[in-house]
Amino acid sequence: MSVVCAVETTKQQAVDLVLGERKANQAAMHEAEAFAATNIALCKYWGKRDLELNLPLTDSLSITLPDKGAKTRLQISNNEHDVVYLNNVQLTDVHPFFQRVTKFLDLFRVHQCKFKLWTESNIPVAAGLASSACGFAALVQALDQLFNWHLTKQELSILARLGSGSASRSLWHGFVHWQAGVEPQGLDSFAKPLKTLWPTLRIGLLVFSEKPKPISSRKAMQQTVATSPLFSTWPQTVAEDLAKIKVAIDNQDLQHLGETAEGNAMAMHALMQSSRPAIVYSTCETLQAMQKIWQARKQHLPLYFTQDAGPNLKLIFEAAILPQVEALFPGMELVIPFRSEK
Ligand code: 2P0
Repeated sequence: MSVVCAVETTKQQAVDLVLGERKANQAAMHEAEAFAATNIALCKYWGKRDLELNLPLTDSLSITLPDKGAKTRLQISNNEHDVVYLNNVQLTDVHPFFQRVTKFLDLFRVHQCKFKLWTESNIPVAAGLASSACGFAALVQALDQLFNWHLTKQELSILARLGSGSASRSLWHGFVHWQAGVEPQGLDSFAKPLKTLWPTLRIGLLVFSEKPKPISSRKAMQQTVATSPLFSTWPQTVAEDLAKIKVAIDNQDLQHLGETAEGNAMAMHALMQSSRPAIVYSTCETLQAMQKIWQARKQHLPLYFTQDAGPNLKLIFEAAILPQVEALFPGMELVIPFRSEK
Protein backbone atom coordinates (compact mmCIF):
# COMPACT_ATOMS: atom_id res chain seq x y z
CA MET A 1 0.00 0.00 0.00
CA SER A 2 1.43 3.36 -0.90
CA VAL A 3 1.29 6.19 1.59
CA VAL A 4 0.84 9.68 0.18
CA CYS A 5 2.03 12.48 2.43
CA ALA A 6 2.12 16.21 1.82
CA VAL A 7 5.73 17.19 1.20
CA GLU A 8 6.59 20.84 1.27
CA THR A 9 8.20 22.33 -1.83
CA THR A 10 11.78 23.46 -1.32
CA LYS A 11 13.19 26.64 -2.82
CA GLN A 12 15.31 24.51 -5.15
CA GLN A 13 12.25 22.66 -6.42
CA ALA A 14 10.45 25.96 -6.96
CA VAL A 15 13.39 27.37 -8.94
CA ASP A 16 13.61 24.18 -11.03
CA LEU A 17 9.88 24.38 -11.76
CA VAL A 18 10.26 27.94 -13.07
CA LEU A 19 13.45 27.37 -15.05
CA GLY A 20 12.61 23.92 -16.43
CA GLU A 21 15.09 22.94 -19.12
CA ARG A 22 16.57 26.42 -19.16
CA LYS A 23 18.48 25.59 -15.96
CA ALA A 24 20.92 23.54 -18.02
CA ASN A 25 21.55 26.41 -20.42
CA GLN A 26 25.28 26.89 -20.24
CA ALA A 27 25.55 29.57 -22.89
CA ALA A 28 26.46 32.05 -20.22
CA MET A 29 27.55 35.60 -20.97
CA HIS A 30 30.79 36.81 -19.44
CA GLU A 31 29.01 39.39 -17.34
CA ALA A 32 25.56 40.81 -16.71
CA GLU A 33 24.28 43.89 -14.94
CA ALA A 34 20.81 44.91 -13.83
CA PHE A 35 19.12 47.63 -11.80
CA ALA A 36 15.91 47.31 -9.83
CA ALA A 37 14.08 50.06 -8.00
CA THR A 38 12.77 49.59 -4.52
CA ASN A 39 9.07 49.71 -3.67
CA ILE A 40 6.99 50.67 -0.70
CA ALA A 41 3.73 48.97 0.10
CA LEU A 42 0.56 51.04 0.31
CA CYS A 43 -1.23 47.87 1.43
CA LYS A 44 1.24 45.74 3.35
CA TYR A 45 2.52 42.18 3.12
CA TRP A 46 2.76 40.95 6.72
CA GLY A 47 2.54 37.23 7.36
CA LYS A 48 3.43 34.12 5.35
CA ARG A 49 1.58 30.93 4.64
CA ASP A 50 4.89 29.29 3.61
CA LEU A 51 8.15 30.41 5.24
CA GLU A 52 10.41 28.55 2.81
CA LEU A 53 8.88 30.01 -0.37
CA ASN A 54 7.91 33.44 1.04
CA LEU A 55 4.28 32.80 0.12
CA PRO A 56 2.13 35.50 1.70
CA LEU A 57 -1.13 35.11 3.54
CA THR A 58 -2.61 38.11 1.73
CA ASP A 59 -2.24 40.18 -1.43
CA SER A 60 -0.34 43.48 -1.21
CA LEU A 61 0.02 46.61 -3.33
CA SER A 62 3.03 48.88 -3.74
CA ILE A 63 4.43 51.91 -5.49
CA THR A 64 7.91 51.74 -7.00
CA LEU A 65 10.43 54.49 -6.22
CA PRO A 66 12.13 54.85 -9.60
CA ASP A 67 15.59 56.19 -8.78
CA LYS A 68 16.07 54.40 -5.48
CA GLY A 69 17.40 50.91 -5.73
CA ALA A 70 20.18 48.45 -6.30
CA LYS A 71 22.48 47.77 -9.25
CA THR A 72 24.00 44.31 -9.43
CA ARG A 73 26.86 43.15 -11.65
CA LEU A 74 27.42 39.42 -11.88
CA GLN A 75 30.14 37.19 -13.36
CA ILE A 76 30.89 33.49 -13.32
CA SER A 77 34.34 33.23 -11.80
CA ASN A 78 37.19 30.73 -11.66
CA ASN A 79 37.69 31.37 -7.96
CA GLU A 80 37.13 28.58 -5.49
CA HIS A 81 34.70 30.75 -3.55
CA ASP A 82 32.08 33.36 -4.29
CA VAL A 83 33.26 36.95 -4.06
CA VAL A 84 30.74 39.60 -3.01
CA TYR A 85 31.14 43.37 -2.94
CA LEU A 86 28.53 45.59 -1.31
CA ASN A 87 28.90 49.28 -2.07
CA ASN A 88 32.52 48.73 -3.18
CA VAL A 89 33.54 46.84 -0.03
CA GLN A 90 34.44 43.16 -0.33
CA LEU A 91 32.50 41.17 2.26
CA THR A 92 33.83 38.34 4.38
CA ASP A 93 31.95 35.07 4.31
CA VAL A 94 30.46 35.69 7.76
CA HIS A 95 28.73 38.93 6.68
CA PRO A 96 24.92 38.45 6.71
CA PHE A 97 24.56 39.89 3.18
CA PHE A 98 27.28 37.52 1.87
CA GLN A 99 25.52 34.56 3.45
CA ARG A 100 22.06 35.51 2.24
CA VAL A 101 23.11 36.23 -1.32
CA THR A 102 25.37 33.17 -1.76
CA LYS A 103 22.69 30.91 -0.33
CA PHE A 104 20.30 32.31 -2.94
CA LEU A 105 22.92 31.85 -5.69
CA ASP A 106 23.22 28.17 -4.65
CA LEU A 107 19.80 27.70 -6.25
CA PHE A 108 21.13 28.69 -9.68
CA ARG A 109 24.64 27.21 -9.96
CA VAL A 110 25.42 25.24 -13.10
CA HIS A 111 28.07 22.59 -12.31
CA GLN A 112 28.71 24.19 -8.92
CA CYS A 113 30.07 27.33 -10.60
CA LYS A 114 31.19 30.26 -8.43
CA PHE A 115 30.09 33.85 -8.84
CA LYS A 116 31.60 37.27 -8.46
CA LEU A 117 28.99 39.85 -7.57
CA TRP A 118 28.99 43.60 -7.03
CA THR A 119 25.94 45.31 -5.57
CA GLU A 120 25.58 49.03 -5.17
CA SER A 121 22.55 50.39 -3.40
CA ASN A 122 21.58 54.03 -2.99
CA ILE A 123 19.23 53.32 -0.10
CA PRO A 124 20.14 52.50 3.50
CA VAL A 125 20.49 48.73 3.97
CA ALA A 126 18.10 47.08 6.46
CA ALA A 127 16.42 50.29 7.63
CA GLY A 128 12.88 49.53 6.48
CA LEU A 129 13.35 50.95 3.00
CA ALA A 130 13.02 47.58 1.26
CA SER A 131 16.70 47.16 0.39
CA SER A 132 16.19 43.42 0.01
CA ALA A 133 13.31 44.02 -2.42
CA CYS A 134 15.44 45.82 -4.99
CA GLY A 135 18.48 43.65 -4.20
CA PHE A 136 16.83 40.36 -5.12
CA ALA A 137 14.89 41.88 -8.04
CA ALA A 138 18.18 43.15 -9.51
CA LEU A 139 19.90 39.83 -8.84
CA VAL A 140 17.33 37.64 -10.62
CA GLN A 141 17.44 39.97 -13.64
CA ALA A 142 21.24 39.76 -13.69
CA LEU A 143 21.06 35.94 -13.48
CA ASP A 144 18.53 35.87 -16.31
CA GLN A 145 20.86 37.89 -18.53
CA LEU A 146 23.98 36.00 -17.48
CA PHE A 147 22.47 32.64 -18.42
CA ASN A 148 20.37 33.86 -21.37
CA TRP A 149 17.20 32.38 -19.93
CA HIS A 150 14.82 35.02 -21.34
CA LEU A 151 12.42 34.62 -18.44
CA THR A 152 9.16 36.55 -18.43
CA LYS A 153 8.65 39.24 -15.81
CA GLN A 154 6.11 36.96 -14.16
CA GLU A 155 8.74 34.24 -13.83
CA LEU A 156 11.30 36.75 -12.57
CA SER A 157 8.76 37.95 -10.00
CA ILE A 158 8.38 34.37 -8.70
CA LEU A 159 12.15 33.90 -8.47
CA ALA A 160 12.65 37.28 -6.78
CA ARG A 161 9.99 36.31 -4.21
CA LEU A 162 12.09 33.30 -3.22
CA GLY A 163 14.82 35.77 -2.20
CA SER A 164 12.54 38.21 -0.42
CA GLY A 165 8.76 38.50 -0.59
CA SER A 166 8.62 42.20 -1.37
CA ALA A 167 11.16 41.70 -4.20
CA SER A 168 8.36 40.14 -6.27
CA ARG A 169 6.93 43.69 -6.64
CA SER A 170 10.19 45.38 -7.70
CA LEU A 171 10.17 44.28 -11.35
CA TRP A 172 7.88 47.10 -12.50
CA HIS A 173 7.43 50.85 -12.22
CA GLY A 174 4.32 52.48 -10.79
CA PHE A 175 1.62 50.67 -8.84
CA VAL A 176 2.15 46.93 -8.47
CA HIS A 177 -0.22 44.29 -7.08
CA TRP A 178 1.25 41.06 -5.67
CA GLN A 179 -1.35 38.29 -5.73
CA ALA A 180 -0.96 35.90 -2.81
CA GLY A 181 -2.05 32.90 -4.90
CA VAL A 182 -3.26 29.61 -3.46
CA GLU A 183 -0.97 26.93 -4.97
CA PRO A 184 1.38 25.22 -2.51
CA GLN A 185 4.28 25.57 -4.97
CA GLY A 186 3.59 29.27 -5.40
CA LEU A 187 3.52 29.40 -9.20
CA ASP A 188 0.47 31.67 -8.93
CA SER A 189 2.09 34.01 -6.37
CA PHE A 190 3.64 36.83 -8.36
CA ALA A 191 3.13 40.54 -8.90
CA LYS A 192 1.52 42.45 -11.76
CA PRO A 193 1.63 46.16 -12.60
CA LEU A 194 -1.51 48.31 -12.59
CA LYS A 195 -2.06 50.38 -15.71
CA THR A 196 -2.94 53.62 -13.95
CA LEU A 197 -0.37 56.41 -13.91
CA TRP A 198 -0.54 59.26 -11.40
CA PRO A 199 1.89 61.95 -12.55
CA THR A 200 1.17 64.39 -9.70
CA LEU A 201 1.72 61.81 -6.94
CA ARG A 202 4.72 62.45 -4.70
CA ILE A 203 6.47 60.33 -2.07
CA GLY A 204 8.68 61.97 0.56
CA LEU A 205 11.25 59.93 2.45
CA LEU A 206 11.82 60.88 6.07
CA VAL A 207 14.89 58.97 7.17
CA PHE A 208 15.42 59.24 10.92
CA SER A 209 17.82 56.33 11.22
CA GLU A 210 20.00 54.38 8.82
CA LYS A 211 20.87 51.84 11.50
CA PRO A 212 19.97 48.21 10.82
CA LYS A 213 16.62 47.33 12.34
CA PRO A 214 16.48 45.64 15.75
CA ILE A 215 14.56 42.62 14.40
CA SER A 216 14.40 41.46 10.78
CA SER A 217 11.09 41.64 8.89
CA ARG A 218 11.23 37.90 8.45
CA LYS A 219 11.47 37.23 12.19
CA ALA A 220 9.03 39.99 13.07
CA MET A 221 6.43 38.58 10.67
CA GLN A 222 6.73 35.11 12.16
CA GLN A 223 6.48 36.43 15.70
CA THR A 224 3.42 38.50 14.79
CA VAL A 225 1.58 35.64 13.11
CA ALA A 226 2.40 33.27 15.95
CA THR A 227 1.59 35.50 18.93
CA SER A 228 -0.52 38.57 18.09
CA PRO A 229 -4.09 38.15 19.38
CA LEU A 230 -5.14 40.63 16.67
CA PHE A 231 -3.67 38.71 13.73
CA SER A 232 -6.94 36.95 12.82
CA THR A 233 -8.36 40.36 11.81
CA TRP A 234 -5.52 41.13 9.37
CA PRO A 235 -6.60 39.26 6.20
CA GLN A 236 -9.98 41.03 6.25
CA THR A 237 -8.32 44.41 6.86
CA VAL A 238 -6.05 43.84 3.88
CA ALA A 239 -8.89 42.72 1.61
CA GLU A 240 -10.88 45.86 2.40
CA ASP A 241 -7.92 48.25 2.25
CA LEU A 242 -6.63 46.84 -1.00
CA ALA A 243 -10.02 47.25 -2.66
CA LYS A 244 -10.27 50.86 -1.40
CA ILE A 245 -6.75 51.69 -2.54
CA LYS A 246 -7.45 50.36 -6.03
CA VAL A 247 -10.56 52.52 -6.31
CA ALA A 248 -8.64 55.55 -4.99
CA ILE A 249 -5.90 54.98 -7.57
CA ASP A 250 -8.47 54.69 -10.38
CA ASN A 251 -10.07 57.95 -9.25
CA GLN A 252 -6.77 59.71 -8.45
CA ASP A 253 -8.33 60.34 -5.06
CA LEU A 254 -5.47 61.25 -2.72
CA GLN A 255 -7.61 61.53 0.38
CA HIS A 256 -8.87 57.96 0.14
CA LEU A 257 -5.50 56.62 -0.96
CA GLY A 258 -3.70 58.39 1.88
CA GLU A 259 -6.23 57.56 4.60
CA THR A 260 -6.33 53.90 3.64
CA ALA A 261 -2.56 53.46 3.20
CA GLU A 262 -1.88 55.22 6.49
CA GLY A 263 -4.54 53.18 8.29
CA ASN A 264 -3.15 49.96 6.83
CA ALA A 265 0.36 50.78 8.05
CA MET A 266 -0.96 51.67 11.52
CA ALA A 267 -2.92 48.40 11.63
CA MET A 268 0.23 46.43 10.70
CA HIS A 269 2.18 48.16 13.47
CA ALA A 270 -0.68 47.49 15.91
CA LEU A 271 -0.32 43.78 15.11
CA MET A 272 3.39 43.99 15.84
CA GLN A 273 2.90 45.94 19.05
CA SER A 274 0.38 43.36 20.24
CA SER A 275 2.70 40.45 19.57
CA ARG A 276 4.50 38.90 22.50
CA PRO A 277 7.12 40.13 23.11
CA ALA A 278 6.06 43.39 21.46
CA ILE A 279 7.82 44.59 18.31
CA VAL A 280 8.15 48.36 18.13
CA TYR A 281 9.97 49.95 15.20
CA SER A 282 8.86 53.55 15.88
CA THR A 283 11.17 55.93 17.70
CA CYS A 284 10.46 59.34 19.25
CA GLU A 285 11.22 60.94 15.86
CA THR A 286 8.69 58.67 14.16
CA LEU A 287 5.93 59.63 16.61
CA GLN A 288 6.80 63.33 16.50
CA ALA A 289 6.61 63.28 12.69
CA MET A 290 3.23 61.51 12.83
CA GLN A 291 1.91 64.18 15.20
CA LYS A 292 3.12 66.88 12.83
CA ILE A 293 1.36 65.22 9.89
CA TRP A 294 -1.92 64.83 11.80
CA GLN A 295 -1.67 68.46 12.96
CA ALA A 296 -1.11 69.60 9.36
CA ARG A 297 -4.13 67.57 8.23
CA LYS A 298 -6.28 69.31 10.83
CA GLN A 299 -5.27 72.46 9.00
CA HIS A 300 -6.48 70.92 5.73
CA LEU A 301 -3.12 69.92 4.29
CA PRO A 302 -3.71 66.64 2.39
CA LEU A 303 -0.60 64.89 3.66
CA TYR A 304 -0.42 61.20 4.65
CA PHE A 305 2.25 58.66 5.52
CA THR A 306 3.10 55.01 5.49
CA GLN A 307 5.66 53.14 7.60
CA ASP A 308 7.40 49.82 7.04
CA ALA A 309 9.56 47.63 9.27
CA GLY A 310 11.68 50.49 10.56
CA PRO A 311 11.35 53.92 12.16
CA ASN A 312 11.38 55.90 8.89
CA LEU A 313 8.24 57.36 7.35
CA LYS A 314 7.25 57.79 3.72
CA LEU A 315 5.00 60.78 3.03
CA ILE A 316 2.22 60.55 0.46
CA PHE A 317 0.97 63.76 -1.15
CA GLU A 318 0.49 65.59 -4.47
CA ALA A 319 2.81 68.03 -6.23
CA ALA A 320 0.62 71.06 -5.48
CA ILE A 321 1.50 71.03 -1.76
CA LEU A 322 5.22 70.36 -2.14
CA PRO A 323 6.28 73.79 -0.78
CA GLN A 324 4.24 73.30 2.41
CA VAL A 325 5.56 69.76 2.89
CA GLU A 326 9.15 70.91 2.39
CA ALA A 327 8.60 73.67 4.93
CA LEU A 328 7.31 71.13 7.48
CA PHE A 329 10.04 68.58 6.78
CA PRO A 330 13.15 70.31 5.39
CA GLY A 331 15.17 67.07 5.49
CA MET A 332 12.68 65.16 3.32
CA GLU A 333 13.95 63.41 0.21
CA LEU A 334 11.50 63.77 -2.68
CA VAL A 335 10.63 60.88 -5.00
CA ILE A 336 8.51 61.31 -8.14
CA PRO A 337 7.09 57.88 -8.94
CA PHE A 338 5.80 58.76 -12.44
CA ARG A 339 8.51 61.16 -13.50
CA SER A 340 8.53 60.31 -17.22
CA GLU A 341 4.78 60.74 -17.43
CA LYS A 342 4.89 64.26 -15.97
C1 2P0 B 1 5.86 45.16 2.61
N1 2P0 B 1 7.47 44.63 4.40
O1 2P0 B 1 4.75 44.87 2.11
C2 2P0 B 1 6.09 44.79 4.06
C3 2P0 B 1 5.58 45.87 4.96
C4 2P0 B 1 7.86 45.46 5.51
C5 2P0 B 1 6.62 46.06 6.02
O2 2P0 B 1 7.84 43.11 2.84
O3 2P0 B 1 10.91 37.65 4.76
O4 2P0 B 1 12.03 41.74 3.27
O5 2P0 B 1 12.22 38.52 2.83
O6 2P0 B 1 9.80 37.96 2.55
O7 2P0 B 1 9.95 41.27 1.93
C6 2P0 B 1 9.63 43.48 4.24
O8 2P0 B 1 9.81 42.13 4.30
O9 2P0 B 1 10.45 39.91 3.97
C7 2P0 B 1 8.26 43.73 3.78
P1 2P0 B 1 10.87 38.44 3.50
P2 2P0 B 1 10.62 41.28 3.24
O10 2P0 B 1 6.71 45.80 1.97
